[in-house]
Amino acid sequence: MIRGRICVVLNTMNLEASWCALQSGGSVLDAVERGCARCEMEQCDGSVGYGGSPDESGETTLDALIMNGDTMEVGAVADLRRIKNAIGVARAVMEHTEHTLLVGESASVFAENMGFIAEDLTTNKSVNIFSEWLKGSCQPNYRKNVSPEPSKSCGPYRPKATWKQSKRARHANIHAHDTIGMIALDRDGHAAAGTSTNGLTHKVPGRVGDSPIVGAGAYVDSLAGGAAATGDGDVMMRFLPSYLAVELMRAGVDPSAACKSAISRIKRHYSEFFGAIICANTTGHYGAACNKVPGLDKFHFMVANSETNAPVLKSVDCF
Ligand code: SD4
Repeated sequence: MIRGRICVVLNTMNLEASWCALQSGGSVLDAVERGCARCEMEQCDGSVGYGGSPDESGETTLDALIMNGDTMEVGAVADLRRIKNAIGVARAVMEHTEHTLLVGESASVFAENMGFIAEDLTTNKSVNIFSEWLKGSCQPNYRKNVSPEPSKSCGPYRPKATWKQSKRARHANIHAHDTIGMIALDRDGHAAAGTSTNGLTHKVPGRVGDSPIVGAGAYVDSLAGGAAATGDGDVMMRFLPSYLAVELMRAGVDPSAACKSAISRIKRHYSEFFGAIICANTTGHYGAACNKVPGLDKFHFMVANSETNAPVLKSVDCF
């Protein structure tokens, strides 16, 4: 196997931008940033970039992360408003601050100060999704143990006096989840990873998913490998699946088995969670795994490496 020089992507987006960046001598960070930025502009599957996943108030907000596997520096933004290029802002956090994660309104002000353009992220499509949801009594939503009954009515909601443990509702919809997550390795052993998403449709305003959380949405160490995850972030972030997979690869576990272990760990507690993960190690081997639930039997992802010399669609059977 040829060492390194590989780009692995969580969804089936066009990998050309990242592969070209690597081919033309760009850094692995450039490859990750360009790949994610392309997806943000093309609004990949509606779940990345502007105009997708309106929250309970109809607004689209973005989460993104970028990690340098050589230095372990991370830049991330969460609940970012009015700025389309979330991965660019994440990189600015990494390169122009000593911080790791900026959130909400303040992250947007930071972005504007760094020269990013503030614009409305709403589109006709997101307005329609939002108004249909309002017409349908705000169903589905992510509230529990509140009144009025959230499975029947819109808010405002108040906490219910009597609290009862409830099984997590299945919001999982394969079409509502498709974060862009990327791992890039070059032949000199540099590695980077990143994510970008607009989160979950009808999320509670202020909700932050797994994508901008280091070790959850993505993780990379040039001495071990990289991983990136997609799916029900509220559940997945509780297990730091990307961190777990990278640590397993560091211990010598091959990427497919490392990905599977990370999914199994979550399955033990949430057998019906919706999610998938991609893994690549320093030798350029890669793998993926996904939890088998109704509607998700197979998971598709893209790989470009020195053998394929172009982006190729791959898939794994979920288990
Ligand atoms: C999140 N993991 O915010 C993301 C969702 C996702 O495409 O994968 N969206 O929970």
